[in-house]
Amino acid sequence: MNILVLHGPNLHLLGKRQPEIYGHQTLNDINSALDQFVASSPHDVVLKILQSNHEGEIVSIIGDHIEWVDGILINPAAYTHTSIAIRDALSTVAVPVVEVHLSNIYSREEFRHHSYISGVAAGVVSGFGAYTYILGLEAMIHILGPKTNET
Ligand code: CA2
Repeated sequence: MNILVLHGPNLHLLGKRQPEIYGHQTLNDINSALDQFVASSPHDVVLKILQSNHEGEIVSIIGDHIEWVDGILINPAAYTHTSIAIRDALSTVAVPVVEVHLSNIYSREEFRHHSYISGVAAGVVSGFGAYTYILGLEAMIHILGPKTNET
């Protein structure tokens, strides 16, 4: 199964700014943890991991992977709360979407409580720091119906 992992704006700064909110792990640390999880998993998973600070680029990335992708794991970052364009792109691809957030968006400012993405997501994981991504990936594998490397 081919899973696209998308990191939204400013997440390249992880570990370098605001560690009290987002933790000390860098984006590379998170990506390595995802790669390691896949390498040690019995499931036949291929990850493609991308980050963009630009809404239109995220829309294009989603569209460009329409033939390849079986599921999308996305942290849309601030676009979570603003982007109908990313929501529409995700619904157009019509594969399962898992939305992830490092912080618990419901325990933060009111404007973070609404997500334009959740309505087109199979589920949301929020608030477990870097481990959120592993939980989200496990959920995605579960949804896609795990195939082992032997099958
Ligand atoms: O908790 C999350 O994962 C968020 O998606 C992160 C977004 C925020 O706008 C969402 O409400 C919740 C912000 C990402 C910015 O990342 C930074 C990382 C380090 C330093 C500064 C920003």
